[in-house]
Amino acid sequence: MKSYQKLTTDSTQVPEAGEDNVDGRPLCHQKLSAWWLGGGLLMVAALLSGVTVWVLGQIWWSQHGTPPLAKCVSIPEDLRFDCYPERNTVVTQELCEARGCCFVDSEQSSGSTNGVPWCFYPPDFPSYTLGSVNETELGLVGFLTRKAKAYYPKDIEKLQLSVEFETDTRLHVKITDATSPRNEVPLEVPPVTKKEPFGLIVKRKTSGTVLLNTTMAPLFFADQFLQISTLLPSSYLYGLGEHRSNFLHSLEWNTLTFWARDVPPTESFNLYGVHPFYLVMEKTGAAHGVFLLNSNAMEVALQPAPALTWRTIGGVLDFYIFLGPDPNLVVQQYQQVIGFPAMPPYWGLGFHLCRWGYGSSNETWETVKAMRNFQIPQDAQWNDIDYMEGYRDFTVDSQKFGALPQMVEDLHKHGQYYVMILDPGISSTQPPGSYWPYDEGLKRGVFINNTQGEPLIGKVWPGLTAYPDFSNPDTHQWWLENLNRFHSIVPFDGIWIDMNEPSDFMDGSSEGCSQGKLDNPPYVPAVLGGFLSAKTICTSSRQSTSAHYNLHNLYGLMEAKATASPKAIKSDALIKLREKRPFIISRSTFPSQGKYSGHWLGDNRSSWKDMAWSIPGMLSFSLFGIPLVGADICGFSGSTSEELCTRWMQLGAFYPFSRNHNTQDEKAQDPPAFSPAARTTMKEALEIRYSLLPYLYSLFHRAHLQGDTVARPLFFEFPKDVATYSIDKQFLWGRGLLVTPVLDPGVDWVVGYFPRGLWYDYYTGSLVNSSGENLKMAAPLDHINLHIREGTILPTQKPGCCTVISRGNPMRLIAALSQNANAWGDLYWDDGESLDAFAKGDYSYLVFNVTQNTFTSAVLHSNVEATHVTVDVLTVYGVGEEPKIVTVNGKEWPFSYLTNQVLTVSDLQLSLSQGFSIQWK
Ligand SMILES: *[C@@H]1O[C@H](CO)[C@@H](O)[C@H](O)[C@H]1NC(C)=O
Ligand SMILES: *[C@@H]1O[C@H](CO)[C@@H](O)[C@H](O)[C@H]1NC(C)=O
Ligand SMILES: *[C@@H]1O[C@H](CO)[C@@H](O)[C@H](O)[C@H]1NC(C)=O
Ligand SMILES: *[C@@H]1O[C@H](CO)[C@@H](O)[C@H](O)[C@H]1NC(C)=O
Ligand SMILES: *[C@@H]1O[C@H](CO)[C@@H](O)[C@H](O)[C@H]1NC(C)=O
Ligand SMILES: *[C@@H]1O[C@H](CO)[C@@H](O)[C@H](O)[C@H]1NC(C)=O
Ligand SMILES: CC(=O)N[C@H]1CO[C@H](CO)[C@@H](O)[C@@H]1O
Repeated sequence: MKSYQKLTTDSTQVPEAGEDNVDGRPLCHQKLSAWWLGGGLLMVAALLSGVTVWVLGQIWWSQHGTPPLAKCVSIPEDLRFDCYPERNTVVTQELCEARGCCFVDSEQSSGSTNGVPWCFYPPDFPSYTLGSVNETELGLVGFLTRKAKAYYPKDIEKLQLSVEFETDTRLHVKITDATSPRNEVPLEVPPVTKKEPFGLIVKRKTSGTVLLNTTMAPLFFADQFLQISTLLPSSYLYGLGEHRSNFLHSLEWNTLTFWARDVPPTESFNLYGVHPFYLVMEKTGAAHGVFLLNSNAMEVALQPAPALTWRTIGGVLDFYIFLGPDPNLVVQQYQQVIGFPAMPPYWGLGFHLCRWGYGSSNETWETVKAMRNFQIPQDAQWNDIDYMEGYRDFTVDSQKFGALPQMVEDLHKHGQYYVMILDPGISSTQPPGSYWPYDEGLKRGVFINNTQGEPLIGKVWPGLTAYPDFSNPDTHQWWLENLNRFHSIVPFDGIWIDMNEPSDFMDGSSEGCSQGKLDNPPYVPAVLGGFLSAKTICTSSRQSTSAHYNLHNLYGLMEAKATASPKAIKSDALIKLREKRPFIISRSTFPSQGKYSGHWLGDNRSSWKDMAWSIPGMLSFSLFGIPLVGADICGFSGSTSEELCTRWMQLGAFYPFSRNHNTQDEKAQDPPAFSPAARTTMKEALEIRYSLLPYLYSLFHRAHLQGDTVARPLFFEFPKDVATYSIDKQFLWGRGLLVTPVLDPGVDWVVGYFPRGLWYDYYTGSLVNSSGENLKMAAPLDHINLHIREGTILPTQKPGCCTVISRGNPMRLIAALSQNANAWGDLYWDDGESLDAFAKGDYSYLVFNVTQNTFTSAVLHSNVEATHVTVDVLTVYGVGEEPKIVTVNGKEWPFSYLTNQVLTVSDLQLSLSQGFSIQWK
């Protein structure tokens, strides 16, 4: 009985389940136990592998009214939760107290959104009370009821809470309207079959770390304002995209807004995509993640407590909590919900070249020829909107781009590929009968309508446009037919979907927007422009499944799905693409996008700063399950310099998606445009990329299979090393290759962090034995620092002009020995383009290892693909003593040994499809 008292007076002293200080009426089965406590307080406790989870029934309840000042000032500044997040309002004491909140104009801060809020919740602000709880298959459901009104219109008075333990490592907490349905994101979440327990205060058993604690600020659930806050166990917070920031977010009163928006990437603005997912590194080196499945305009307010507030203006509060405890596992667990990324075609990992402002197909073609002439690797040539007639989708400018079909044919003859841009906006101004996409779209009713039920007209590159409604299956069919028709003229291989926030140069539509609650919600998150339809279509516009208000952030996802759908590609007209993996790059993205497309980081500037920002951008998308990501190499807008472009080509050779792209009216920045020295350096950087493609491809396979990251933050591999937590100027490929680019002008050195252990220079095998320290390294303009982590085996291949050649070249395996003289690596190999190659078993999978001075290659799965490839060279870094004899499959073999402890065995000509062993003594 004593524990009742303890809990009702201080809900923080949550007792351990099963301990005898917990008394009460058990509600559930063995794994889940709940107790009704005094004052209507419910506690549910559950034990699950390594985590204890608690739900406190009653969060906040009290009378509405002006709180006493003494109570207000006693709240520490870091724990003040903003009661007046509205911008463009001078928050007066009167306005604040009308909401029943505390008003304290703290001296250091300048207002409610830029620092400590002046107007914040008192500890007993009215909220919801939990009652009527029932067990369910996987957890429980309960009702939350509101005792007093809050200050946004249409509070939902009765909510349904469900808390379910879906797997050993995943909690699902959902709060929704108990009586009528609300908008929910149509994400296909895998069905759950296992039964486990749950909670609202989540505490790790081993460390006692509290992962979530939502008890210190009120829950809001009004029709267009939903808010919930939680304390965070540390300030090491990542994710929450798409934003331009350091990889590690600042929690200094930092508000991040989520609303898909066409704008050159700028700090603190909402950008192209929306990813309401975060990962936190706890102080013990464990990690957890939280995903809010909600597609409405929202914001996340971060404060130094450390704490986080979710604020969204629609939908439901649908949280998934991933318990890790390793950061790699958190990201895998997240992708188990949103879906694993598609396997890209092998050529998609080659080098891509593009620019806006190729004046003609011939000019585009000349660039390809120059690349070939200088033997610079290139797999794909792209075109921006220049190729179109009047910038209209599915047309070709017959004057300037008349030779486009021939150019594409020539690319194909050389084993190269063609990708072109498509924008969603469909020109609405062509005379009837002259533009099939619009005429047919109208006929089939595939466009988004305004509130009067007519197609909404905005403006994009071609002028006035209608917007396809990709939430309508008929639109997918119409889109596919357009692609088919175009493909019969220009046999493209991949598609770049741009402007799909969707962008509208007109703010709303040619007729403005309605003044209803969807265009003018009671609360507007901190979106750029200050209103929702800024540079996009009216949020009141109608799509087949809901208002654009709810679907806006899903536009890029739905377009990617319509464009990628393998079902679509099986249709007759896309003969050339039939049964091949789609290659799609999208500007706007949403969770589960990785299933359909990759992403580039948008229209950036040719500046050193922008180059540096590309690394946190890329790493964030690794967390979002979109591993195929990169920035415009050498920068999009503005003019690049030879030095910048050289450094950027070196870095960009290590973007998982590697494309050099330029704007119009700036000088050319493709490699042949530069001096012989710069050109050579760029070529060498790309040759290293092409050498490493077998490794990169294997990493993509792991991403596709189980959600591993490809470009990986250092702390994913060294979660106990706090020094790695803020690193975003270096990154890893997988677990084994460290990339340390130069990001500053005028230097020939670079400082990089080396986590404790052995690292080998990629080029020479020279050893770095680090105690966990920053090291200054030579970095002349023609060199990018690459280091192999101890214990890694990298499969590499002699580079070629393009992947069709490099894929057939002999391999060189590089083994970097650990302190214990072991190493491990693997290789996934298939034809590089078939759909479902893995599922159908049409692949080879090899595991390499070194133990006891023996390198072995074991073939765990084999098909005909790998027999074409031979292993020619084995290089072993870190062989402490010169061997006396080397044998290959038991036969003595010549070798070379260098004093920096590098053993090389050459001229092997071993078939990759047969296991082999190489021994040195
Ligand atoms: C939860 O938050 C409250 C309010 O800030 C705090 O007093 C309490 O210690 C926390 N509970 C736990 C279990 O950490
Ligand atoms: C729990 O079950 C009772 C009895 O069936 C029902 O009246 C009540 O509405 C249920 N509560 C919830 C939250 O589902
Ligand atoms: C492209 O080049 C070819 C051959 O040089 C020429 O015949 C053709 O007219 C050019 N096409 C255009 C559209 O400039
Ligand atoms: C939009 O209007 C057209 C008729 O103009 C109709 O066929 C279509 O179903 C409407 N779409 C939506 C989503 O309301
Ligand atoms: C690396 O340094 C550690 C600690 O100084 C030492 O024990 C180890 O032998 C060194 N390893 C090599 C390969 O030099
Ligand atoms: C290394 O390869 C040998 C021979 O195939 C195998 O017995 C051993 O289990 C492998 N070790 C590891 C760590 O994979
Ligand atoms: C085109 C452009 O100006 N892009 C932005 C790129 O990033 C920098 C730095 O964040 C911004 O200031 C630019 O506006």
